[in-house]
Amino acid sequence: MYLEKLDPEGSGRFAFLAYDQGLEHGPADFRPNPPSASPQFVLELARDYGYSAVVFQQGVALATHGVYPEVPRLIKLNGRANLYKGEPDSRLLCSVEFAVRALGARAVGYTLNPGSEQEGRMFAEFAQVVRDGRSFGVPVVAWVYPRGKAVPNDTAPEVIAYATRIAFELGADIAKVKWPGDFESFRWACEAAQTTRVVLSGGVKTEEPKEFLDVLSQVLEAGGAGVAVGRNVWQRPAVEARAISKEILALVRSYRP
Ligand code: FBP
Repeated sequence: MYLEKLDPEGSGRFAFLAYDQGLEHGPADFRPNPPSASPQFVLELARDYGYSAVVFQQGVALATHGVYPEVPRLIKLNGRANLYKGEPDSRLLCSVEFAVRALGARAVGYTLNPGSEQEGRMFAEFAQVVRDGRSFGVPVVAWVYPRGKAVPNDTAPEVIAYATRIAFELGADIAKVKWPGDFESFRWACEAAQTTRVVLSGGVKTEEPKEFLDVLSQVLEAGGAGVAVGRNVWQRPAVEARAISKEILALVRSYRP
């Protein structure tokens, strides 16, 4: 019922265009192709190719309020900069209520860092976000990135399967995780998630679009529900960003759960 907000046709597939890197990574991410990496262009891409939603922090959502209002917004509720190199701690910056009422959010997102010293606080905060999501009728997407001193390999298959299971245990509708390296491991992550849908986290831009699209095909074949991608799209020049968007959406739509 909640996922209908992102998927009115009930396809069970999702393609999110992530644009919260300005906070998480800083403006260096946007330098390769500034025109392709503007909020305006990202919204245009989402509108033209039918992404399920764009992912914005509160500030970008406010700055683009009313621009292509037909494009669904997934508002990222917590976040952190990467200047501090200690244990990850990503705090709530926007409430579900503000996201829905003032920003028109169709869904909300939250990053969990299992393994961090701040894990307990993030879990508790996220559990409240899930309850608020239910109260306000919006789906909740968990970015699950195990991280910190206790996690030497954040893409090990058992770590990624644990990540999706945590999302399920805490009540996420969708879990977004990194590629664990092979088809079987991603399948395990989908099984561990039970009723929580699992999407791939895009990652660093690949040299050739095909490398990224091949991974996405495996994700979908393994039972994944789609992708949340940013740099692999808007770090390419505009024409290429459009071409890869077309391919991503065609691929995601071609699979049926
Ligand atoms: P990309 O496709 O650019 O990797 O974006 C996905 C994403 O999860 C963003 O939503 C987020 O800002 C970023 O990756 C976090 O990346 P990191 O793994 O460096 O924390």
